[in-house]
Amino acid sequence: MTTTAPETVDTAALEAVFDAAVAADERIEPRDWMPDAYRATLIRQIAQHAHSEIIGMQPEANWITRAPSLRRKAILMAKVQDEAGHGLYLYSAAETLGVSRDELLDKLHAGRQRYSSIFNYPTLTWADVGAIGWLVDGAAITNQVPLCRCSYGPYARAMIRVCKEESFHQRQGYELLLALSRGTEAQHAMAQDAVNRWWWPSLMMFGPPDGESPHSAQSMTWKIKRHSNDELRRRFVDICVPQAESLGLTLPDPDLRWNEETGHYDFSPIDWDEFNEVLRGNGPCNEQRLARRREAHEEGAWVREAAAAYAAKHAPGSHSGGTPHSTPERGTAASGSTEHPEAMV
Ligand code: FAQ
Repeated sequence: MTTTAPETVDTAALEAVFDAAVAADERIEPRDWMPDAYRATLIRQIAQHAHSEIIGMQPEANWITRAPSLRRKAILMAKVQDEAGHGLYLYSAAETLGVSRDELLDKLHAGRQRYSSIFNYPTLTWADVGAIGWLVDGAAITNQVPLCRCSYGPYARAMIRVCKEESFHQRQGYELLLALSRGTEAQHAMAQDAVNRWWWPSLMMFGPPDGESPHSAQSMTWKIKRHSNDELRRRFVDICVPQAESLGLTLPDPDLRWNEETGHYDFSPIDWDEFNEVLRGNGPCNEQRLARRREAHEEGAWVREAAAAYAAKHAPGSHSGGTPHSTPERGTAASGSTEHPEAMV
């Protein structure tokens, strides 16, 4: 869509153009007119998604120093770095809606924006790295592939690369669990225990049931979301059951069985009280995750200051005379400068 908003055009006409573009499956781009509520919904969802990516680095990073081989360590480091990259694409997508990354991070650190419930659970053994890859990245892909067709262009385009990388992450988790499952009895038990602990929280990642999801109906009308929370959760269960069988592991649900009539697996009710407690900040690791995130942000202040100083020094019209390759010194940021958009999370 290419319509911009001259102030004289009335809102109803702009809204009609917007609705027609959404109905025709055209993409809405940053300079297009869009309803305030559409913008606010995207900022909420993309920010929550970005925050999840960077907080989601913590549970697995916990195992980098204890990976059982150089190969596993290299793979895990690459995966955790990819998650940081996803955070960067997503904060950039959010910035196209008129919010700054500083603002979003401030809200995360103040507990005023959410991140995914799943990252408030601990990684107790090495097998948890496999379970996260297989189940958490698997759930993330199931949710994110339809987001590649989201009506907002920058978000949809970011999702294409994110999904390619998540698909690699899911496979490495599956391969790790397979190695453990086929290993010694103790390794098999460790893999089974990790799957038992991560299964239900992974199903919660898709959000509350459709009847209790306040944003779904509007987000689906706007084609931000293409499927409901329950539809995607059911799709994920259908994918996981045969995969668990080939892994030689079981899923911790005695009521999981194929339903000929629906063409899907039936599964036990989800413990939504647990989900709501995690959302209220009372999960096993909420405090620890947020504290570590704030700490990492503070520790990174000198990097942002240096990047801002470097950018200021080389900005057009700057007379500082530095060369493009000169190294900025610590603590030389111009006073009151904000984070450079390219600074690390
Ligand atoms: N956790 O009305 P709905 C990853 C909140 S993947 C926390 O259904 P919506 C990759 C929701 O915000 C994980 N909060 O909302 C990775 C809303 O809050 P409000 C991130 C949740 O937006 C792998 C309220 O509940 N992926 O990080 C959750 O239509 C491994 C009502 O819910 C995304 O964010 C939850 N699970 O649907 C990284 C995907 N679910 O406004 C590292 C994009 C819901 O009342 C390692 N997001 N809430 O304050 C989405 O698709 C959607 O936002 C949903 C929720 C489906 C998550």
